[in-house]
Amino acid sequence: MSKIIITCAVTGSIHTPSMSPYLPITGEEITAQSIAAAEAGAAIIHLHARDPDTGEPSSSHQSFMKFLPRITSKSNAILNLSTGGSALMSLENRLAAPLKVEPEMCSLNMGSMNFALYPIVERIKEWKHDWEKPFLENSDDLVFKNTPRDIAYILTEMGGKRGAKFEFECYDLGHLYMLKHFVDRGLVRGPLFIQFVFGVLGGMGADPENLTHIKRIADKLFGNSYSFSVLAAGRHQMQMAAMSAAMGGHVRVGLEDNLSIEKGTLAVSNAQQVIKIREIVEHLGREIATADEARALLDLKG
Ligand code: KMH
Ligand code: ZN
Repeated sequence: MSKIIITCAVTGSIHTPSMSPYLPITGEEITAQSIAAAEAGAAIIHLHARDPDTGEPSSSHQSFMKFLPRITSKSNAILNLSTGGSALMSLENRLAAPLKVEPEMCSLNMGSMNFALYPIVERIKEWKHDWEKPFLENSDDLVFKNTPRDIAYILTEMGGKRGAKFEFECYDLGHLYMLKHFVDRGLVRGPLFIQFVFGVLGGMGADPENLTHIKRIADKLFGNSYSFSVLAAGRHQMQMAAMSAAMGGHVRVGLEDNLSIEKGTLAVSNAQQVIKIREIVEHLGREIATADEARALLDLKG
């Protein structure tokens, strides 16, 4: 088995400040938690940006620049910018920073889907900011739009023109076939790095049988020209990541995907989750990849 790549998704756009005081919001917080996660063993840092005053997800180049140069000045980690942003943002806004920053890596969501957040909303007792409640409550009518035209545009602009490699976010089996379509059209440069996403209401559930099945289909479609990673939103995060590690895959953790470190206890940082998964995978006999080893495995432009 190859070395295992740990990705840490430090803030995202789904969790809100009312849910955890440890969710990084400001440029300083995102910088500090990203560096600490990298020092703990994350080779890839997956990044979204936020308004530093309210914590509301922001896609502006200016928001990203509050932490990107500071992280790169202190860390060799691979910076992976989200092109998903949030389901409330237009594609143009979602791409504002990635098009300018030209990162080594960015996410690419492989299909349109529902993105309901009921399980998260029910837990909140008090809201710190006005934007949080309507965002979460209206998620039962939210479509995360990623049409084939959107996907082709991101592949061309970020991949073809700017040389970025992708974290292909696949929330369902259909997303693999969409990816295969773009491989066949010649818009995707291998090797592929596929993130199997579990536990989002609208995508596949965090069931081990879903992982074995989707991997079997990915094997058929992509042979040995791909590697996979697993992220599970919420309480199945560590179990599904451990299963991926045991199957030869990579793992993603971070407060974007889950705010807890175990049932009923908030994680105090992203690094705490990285340390936990690192210990699990090392106990399983996997050796973690440094950022440069991950660059070589994924053939990044560096
Ligand atoms: N929030 C995750 C379920 C993106 O940033 O493009 C998937 C994600 C999407 O990270
Ligand atoms: Zn993300």
